[in-house]
Amino acid sequence: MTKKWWKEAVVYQVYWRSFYDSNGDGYGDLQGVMEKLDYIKELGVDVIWLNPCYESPDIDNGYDIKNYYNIMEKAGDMETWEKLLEKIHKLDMKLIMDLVVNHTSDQHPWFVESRSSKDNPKRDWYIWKDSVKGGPPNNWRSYFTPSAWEYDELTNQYYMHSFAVEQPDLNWENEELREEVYRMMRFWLDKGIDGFRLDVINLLAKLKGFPNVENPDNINYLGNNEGIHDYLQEMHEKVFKHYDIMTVGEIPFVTPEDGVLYVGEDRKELHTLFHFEVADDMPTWDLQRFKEIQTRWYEGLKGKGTNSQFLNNHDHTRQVTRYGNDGKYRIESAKLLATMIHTLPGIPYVYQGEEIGMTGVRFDSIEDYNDIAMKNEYKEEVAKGRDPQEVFEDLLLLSRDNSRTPIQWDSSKNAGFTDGQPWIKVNPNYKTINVEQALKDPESVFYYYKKLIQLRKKNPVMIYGDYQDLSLDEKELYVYTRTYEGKCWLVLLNHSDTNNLFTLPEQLDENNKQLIISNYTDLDGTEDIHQTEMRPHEARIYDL
Ligand code: ISL
Repeated sequence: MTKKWWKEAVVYQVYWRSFYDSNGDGYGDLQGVMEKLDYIKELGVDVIWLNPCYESPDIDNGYDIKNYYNIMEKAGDMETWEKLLEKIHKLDMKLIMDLVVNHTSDQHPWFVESRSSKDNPKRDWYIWKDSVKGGPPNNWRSYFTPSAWEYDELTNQYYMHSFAVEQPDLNWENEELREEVYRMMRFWLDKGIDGFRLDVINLLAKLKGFPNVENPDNINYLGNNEGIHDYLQEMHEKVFKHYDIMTVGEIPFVTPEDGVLYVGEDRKELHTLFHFEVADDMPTWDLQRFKEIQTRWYEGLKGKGTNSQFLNNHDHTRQVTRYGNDGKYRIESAKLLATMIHTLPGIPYVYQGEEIGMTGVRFDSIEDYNDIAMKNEYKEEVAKGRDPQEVFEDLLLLSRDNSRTPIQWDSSKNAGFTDGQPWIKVNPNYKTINVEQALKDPESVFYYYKKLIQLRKKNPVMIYGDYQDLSLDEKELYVYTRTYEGKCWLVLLNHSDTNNLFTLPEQLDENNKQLIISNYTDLDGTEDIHQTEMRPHEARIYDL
């Protein structure tokens, strides 16, 4: 496959409301991002993915847009946004904007008009249906509510929402709507952004005929429906192909067979995708399952399309807590997970704070949490008669707020995030886990990430190399090679709190090996690796 800048990029995700508050209102903001750009640049990343900052009532933290053409007040204003873009480009980085076009806010003027009457010209820009047998049009549920339908008394019909009631789905069957979305996309691209992260972009096409489904709780019927590729090929034809950009689709429920239809380079749809076979479908670490997923996706996309690699984001608990060890081996574990994500086939994403080994959080009560998904699920489960404390405990590990607590800049009040009252509590461990401490420690997680990213710049084997798992039957050791143009890198990972014996596969020759990087500092490459004890959460890369 051809070399492209976006294939070689490392992406840093900025959830701006938790990044840095420049004006003391308790929310991070774009000015705050700008003031910390040198920190992001120091890490060495190429692209910044900015979560939605468009005008929004903020029911779902910006994923409920009410004006695509303006900046949300708590984030700042368009002038600040333009200065931020300019500074990002001056620092030789790129900006991709998070864009939500499966749904809008119910306060978007389009929806206000659409709901006003059945014969309003924008009625068909959303999905309205009559009730069936006195209830919703079908038995579909949404991500955040028991029904995907909300009854609107004014016109005695239901509208569809794949997420919150306040997030009505757009009707992509309506050509006028599609053209309006493409116009908006060009507005942002013509400002000079370098692409989009496209929110649940595979949900645009709905199941034909809106039939009842057998198991409404398995919501995969919301995505990957007939017609989705027509929309994405039209989007590519009318917008994307005219710009040198990166588009990454958030694609829930997708398999590699489907995935290649979205990102195959001959498909002319998207450049890359996030699948959720790990983040959504693997609640806690299961190495053998993870390896199987990696091999299946590698084989599925090989020579056709580009995958993305991530273990956490603003929706998924911080990786060192969920998939690693955030206690005794937090540092080693954070470095091991980074080694893995940056050496597996695909574009690596760094979620803000993971580069200093920030952890998930456990607040005391549901009132301490903000996430609408968690609060709705709490309400739904308690309404079934379940014990509230038990429900609360069950929701803690996967609450999205685990990864939304403010970035821990230093050990001062509110971790240096804000002079005001933070919109969400700071993780109490900020006094020991913070940027200031990390930048002073040459062995910190931060500098380990920086080294990995520097290695990527100098070693195409990490980007374009073939992948082979040499440890498929190992429960705790993950050993694989990346090979490219005669170069062979061996990655050794011990996902365990205990030692595991590694035996070099016969087909590999370690006589000329060079140690590229390790998260234990006592190795120099002279160690014999024919058989070697891998220590708890130990990671090594050798050039063979
Ligand atoms: O949050 C999830 C599980 O914890 C994911 O399933 C997530 O809801 C799903 O991937 C869609 O996420 C995207 O769209 C949502 C928004 O709430 C998320 O923040 C966004 O990443 C609706 O726009």
